[in-house]
Amino acid sequence: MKSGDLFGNSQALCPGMTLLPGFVDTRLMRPLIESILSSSPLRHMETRRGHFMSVKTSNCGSLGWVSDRRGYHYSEIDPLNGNPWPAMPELFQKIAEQAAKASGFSGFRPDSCLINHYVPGTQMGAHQDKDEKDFSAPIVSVSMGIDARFFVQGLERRGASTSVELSDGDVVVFGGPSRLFYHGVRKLKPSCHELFGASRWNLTFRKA
Ligand code: MD6
Ligand code: FE
Repeated sequence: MKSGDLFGNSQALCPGMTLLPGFVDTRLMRPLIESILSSSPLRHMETRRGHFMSVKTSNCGSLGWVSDRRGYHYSEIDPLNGNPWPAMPELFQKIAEQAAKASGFSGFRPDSCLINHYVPGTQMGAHQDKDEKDFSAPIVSVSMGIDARFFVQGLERRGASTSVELSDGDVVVFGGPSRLFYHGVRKLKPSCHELFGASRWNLTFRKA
């Protein structure tokens, strides 16, 4: 974590949703992600309708979010290799806990980290994260690499959205009244990041 970020650099995006700009030094994250992906590689998850998501996905932690033709759920096992998901690195735990705390959610202990990989032209449609058991816990989201426009709607998919550009190192904490708001990511524009090239990573920490 970069020092100083716990002191007032945060922005409320809507009630319960906080942006912590530049909260994470992402240079430390890259080797950890590479190590996770060497055992549980990125893959395109299939949706219930038989489509494949444009974004590629993996997980670490004791539970991983998976999608297949039966729907969405959390699994202790990576269906690609039949093994447990790689352990969540301590640095990931620490970042998630401190970001939650800086946003008013003390004692956040994620047991799942969803890893999403975007390239220019990919996007994430409007969705709610509602496969977790306890909506009183927030979700902590870390962005790395090229910028993306993140949008938030309300409790309904249709209607006005507000949006914000997320850059390398930015963290969004999603909790309280906004925990079940629809949100997504607009199609990424061509761009290149000095560390991550033409790609964006998003880590979402959950109490599954
Ligand atoms: C992304 N983020 O930023 C997608 N979900 O690539 C999410 O879907 C998300 O940022 C729950 C909470 C925070 C998020
Ligand atoms: Fe989400």
